[in-house]
Parts: sequence; structure tokens; C-alpha cells
Amino acid sequence: MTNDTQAPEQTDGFHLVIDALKLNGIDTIFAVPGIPITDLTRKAQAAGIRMISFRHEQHAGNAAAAAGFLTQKPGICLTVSAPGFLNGLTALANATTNCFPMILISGSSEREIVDLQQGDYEEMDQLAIAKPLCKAAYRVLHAEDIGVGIARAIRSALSGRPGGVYLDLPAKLFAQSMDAEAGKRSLIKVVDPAPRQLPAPDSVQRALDLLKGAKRPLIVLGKGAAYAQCDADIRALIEKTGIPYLPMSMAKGLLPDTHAQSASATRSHVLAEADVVMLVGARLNWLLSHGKGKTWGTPASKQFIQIDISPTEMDSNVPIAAPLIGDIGSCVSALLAGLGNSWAKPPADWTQGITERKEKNQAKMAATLALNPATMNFHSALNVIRNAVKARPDAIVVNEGANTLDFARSIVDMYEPRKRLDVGTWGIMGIGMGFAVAAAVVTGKPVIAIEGDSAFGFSGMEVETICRYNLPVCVIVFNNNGIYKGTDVNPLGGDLAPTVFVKNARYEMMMQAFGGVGVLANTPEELAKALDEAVKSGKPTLINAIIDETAGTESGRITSLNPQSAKKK
Ligand code: ADP
Ligand code: TZD
Ligand code: MG
Repeated sequence: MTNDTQAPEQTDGFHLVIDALKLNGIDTIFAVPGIPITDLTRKAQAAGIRMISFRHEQHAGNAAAAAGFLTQKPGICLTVSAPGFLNGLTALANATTNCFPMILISGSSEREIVDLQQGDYEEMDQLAIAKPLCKAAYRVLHAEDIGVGIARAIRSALSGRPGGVYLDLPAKLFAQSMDAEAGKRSLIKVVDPAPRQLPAPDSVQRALDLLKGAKRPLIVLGKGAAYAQCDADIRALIEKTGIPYLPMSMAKGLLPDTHAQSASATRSHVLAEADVVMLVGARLNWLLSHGKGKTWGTPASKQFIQIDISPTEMDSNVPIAAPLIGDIGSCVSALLAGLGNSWAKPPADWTQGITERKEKNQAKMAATLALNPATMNFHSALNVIRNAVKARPDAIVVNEGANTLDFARSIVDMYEPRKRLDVGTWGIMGIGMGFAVAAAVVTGKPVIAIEGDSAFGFSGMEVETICRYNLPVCVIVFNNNGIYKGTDVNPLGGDLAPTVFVKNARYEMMMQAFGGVGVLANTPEELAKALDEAVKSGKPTLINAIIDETAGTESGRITSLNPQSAKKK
């Protein structure tokens, strides 16, 4: 075909971005189109990348973050300049906070105009704004650097502690053309983006020695352990050592919550009484009371072993006696290798005491769950979902709210790893529909989103997205007429209290509006029937579960974090 007069084949910024992503195994993008990336979304779709188009960038960003957590590939969120970028930024910061790998790719306006602040369309110095809110931030100005830019973004998102990365692509870049062959050569397929990091042998021995000497050992599994995808080894470590364990919320299901060694039902007892605690991919942040205070019993009564990929996580709150730095897969297999065949199980008075307390608490909970109050409450509704997840352990549970979150976390048992996605480290509202869409898209499994009515409102419009892509998502809105409760009153009359919503809102009609199934459920029977049908049919469904508006408590289980006014009224 070629002859001397024919110009060499050209490529451009659009195609180089798409080719670089595809070369690195990226098969899905979560986006909201507009200037300057509309054509990029079209061309990516035409090139076989699955484009999931959202109604708001925050939810596209949350979807990318959840996809990253579930797959160990960076989830990609694509947005327009300034306002679209800012809408995606909360998700990027949240992903970084939670150690989920994602890349926010935003188009941006003309550098020359932005930098002189001459007032371009959607003008903003996005790179500078993103930098403090993510793990790394890059800008590509020349088409021949697109390959490097995407390779650096992927490596930054995945290596070491995973997190969010920002990639700035100015409008002019997309139309820049270059020789197709040279363009192809400029792309980089990232080799080993998350290299294993083997723990030092002496640190493994130190951890084993500490564990061996423990009288009341405890293992805490965090979402880092779920992310690491070394499920069989983690289970083997727990079962071979015989040590009781506590899963943090997104580590639930790494071992089934019904496992004999789970200490979840007697959490406060084991945290207070343990003498050696091994943290596996869990930080000693507020969710673990910073490793000190009343929760942790007698001051200085415990020693910590901490497995984490980030060395600077050690001693962040309390001294870590045995830091084990490396990737969780390598650390856990090194511990397993070091256990030998004669590992003594923990003293029976410790494990039996836990079992007895646990059985007592579980019996109490079973009695509460069996009650069937005239108006559905959190317990009677969640009991239905508990049974549904037991029947479909492969379903993914998404969960947000205050009481709706706290009760669901303790009542709905999980059976398989990475099946629970929730508000994470920040306790952020708004992840619901983004996480649900991602879970359905990347796994194809049924998704059950357990949503407080306030929590649902943050991303509710994405039910259209769920219907548009016909995703097997069943949203259950726990409708208690408000934030925490529906009973607050404004002492002055007039406007409603700030925590309450329109009473008896018909959330199910939102799903109906877009062709999905909407059901109003006043009883556990109605809820069970609708949920069963939703999971069986895979049809987008929203169940408006009417919950006793008096049943919740302020801020759920974290009431104590509310500052108290010194002045009485
Ligand atoms: P949780 O909220 O469940 O307690 P955190 O988000 O606080 O969990 O902690 C997760 C920890 O896991 C982070 O400190 C992170 O550095 C670590 N981590 C994530 N992935 C890995 C991995 N593959 N290997 C080792 N540590 C990891
Ligand atoms: N905004 C964001 C982004 N995150 C938050 N966590 C909050 C606001 C504050 N907040 C909570 O911490 S929980 C919650 C809000 C607004 C909603 C609780 O109401 P709900 O759940 O209806 O979702 P319950 O079941 O009524 O308690
Ligand atoms: Mg509510």
C-alpha cells in the first residue's frame, strides 16, 4: 500500500489515551461527558472500552474507587474541566483515604489562558488543586508523553499503599497528532505495577515470637486484607493459629462471619482483654479508638503486631512492638511458613470465654431479630436481608447511613471476601449508587444496597444509570423520615427540623420513573418477597422499606463524637 508520496499514518491524543489504557488492561471507564472529553468517551466506547456514563461525577468517581478495590486495577473516572473535576474530587480524596486505587482523568482548559487567569471556559488550575488531595498528580502536555503519563498514573495508584491519582489532560492535547508508529512506540505497558514486598525475615520472627508468647491473642482484619486477595492464606493463618479474630466492616466475609473463631459478637470484650493484637491491613485510626482509651482496657496492657505495606503507618497512634512491613500476601505466607507444625493454640480459658460470651450475645440478638413489631424497625427489616444474603452469599452488599449502617454491619452476616462495600474510613455519605453500579458492572453479581433515606439522597439520581444499564441492583431505602430519626421538631414552628424529611416519601417511584421495579414494603414479608424477586430477576429494583421513625439513635453508634453544647438551651 505504501508509496513514497503517501503521508505516514497519523494518530492523535484521543487515540493514544485509549490505546494506552487498553494496553494496560483497562476495560471500563466511569464518566460524565462534556467539553473537552465528549469525543474521548465516544471513541473509547467505539474501541471496545465499556463506558458507564453517570449523572454526576462524584458517583462516577465512587464507582471507579469501588472497581479499584474489587479488582486491584485502578478504576478510571473521566470528567470535564473545573466543575466536573471538582465534582469528581471528593471521590478521589475518599479513594485515597481508603487506600483504593483509582485514577481521575479530567480534561482541562487552555494552559496559557488558565495560567494568566484570563478567563477561559471552565478555567481552573486543576493540577494544583488535586495535588494535596491524592497520592500523586500528573499533567500531560504533549501527545508523545501520554504513554508515560498513563503508566505513571497506574503505577502510582497501585504500588505501595494504593490510592487515588489525578491525571490532567488539557483540551489541546486530544487533537495533537503524531506519527502512528512513533505513537505506538511511545506507549508503556506497565510491568508488575504492584510489586510484592517481602517482609524482612527478622521482622517475621519478631512477630511470631510475640504471638507465641501471647496469652490472649487477637487478630484484626482490615479492608487492606480484603484488598490484598490472599484469602486462602489469611484463613489458613487464622485457623492454624486458632487465634480469635475481628473483621473490620469491609473485611467481613474474608472468613464467613459464622466462623467459630469470629469474635465480632463480643468485640468490646476482646478489644479490652487481648494482650497481643495483630493488625492485618487495618489502621489504628478512630474506627479502632486509636489503639488506646477505654475501648482497649487497662492502659499499656497490649502489644501490637502490625502488617502493612506503609512503613510510616507504624507508631502512628501507639507503639508497634512488631512492625511487619510488606504486602499482606507475602507477610501472611511468611508467617504461615514460620508457624511450623507444633504451633500451640491460644489458652483455652481465653478462647472458651470468648465463645461463651459470643453465644450469649448471639442468643440475645436472635431473640431481638425474631420480634415482629407492628411497625418495621431496623432489626426486623435487616433480619430479612440477613436471610437473603445467607441464601445468596455471592451477592454484594453496599451500605451507608447512620443507624442503617451500624445495624446492618452487625446484623447482616457476610460469607465471602470483598462482598461488602461501605462508607469506609471517613464515614462518607454518597457512595451508595456509585459503589452499587461498579459492583454490578465489574462482578456481574447481584447487588443489595442497604441505604438510609438520607444516605440514598446523595446519589439517588443514579437509579437512572442503574436502569439504563439494566444492572442487577436492588436498592433498599430504610425510610425513617430523616437523618437518624424522623421525629425532630423545630421548637419555633415553621420550617421542619434540619434532620427530618417529607414524611412517607415514595422513593420506590424514583425507580419506576426510569422503568425499574419499585415496591413499597411495610412488613418483613413484603420486604422479603420484593427482595427475593429482585435478586432472582436481576431487574433494577428499589424497595421503600418503611421503618419506625422513632427507632434510630443520634449518629447511630457514634453519638459520642457529637460535640456537646456547654450552654443548656
Ligand atoms: P479498615 O478501615 O478496614 O480498618 P484501613 O483502611 O484503616 O482498614 O487500613 C487498610 C490498610 O491496609 C492501610 O494502612 C494500607 O496501607 C494497607 N494495605 C492496603 N493494601 C495492602 C497490601 N496489599 N499489603 C499490605 N498492606 C496493605
Ligand atoms: N455528608 C457527608 C458527605 N457525609 C456524612 N457522613 C454526613 C454528611 C453526615 N451524616 C452522617 O454521618 S450519617 C448521615 C449524615 C447526613 C445520614 C443519616 O441518615 P440516614 O440513616 O437516613 O442515612 P438513619 O438510618 O436514619 O440513621
Ligand atoms: Mg434515615
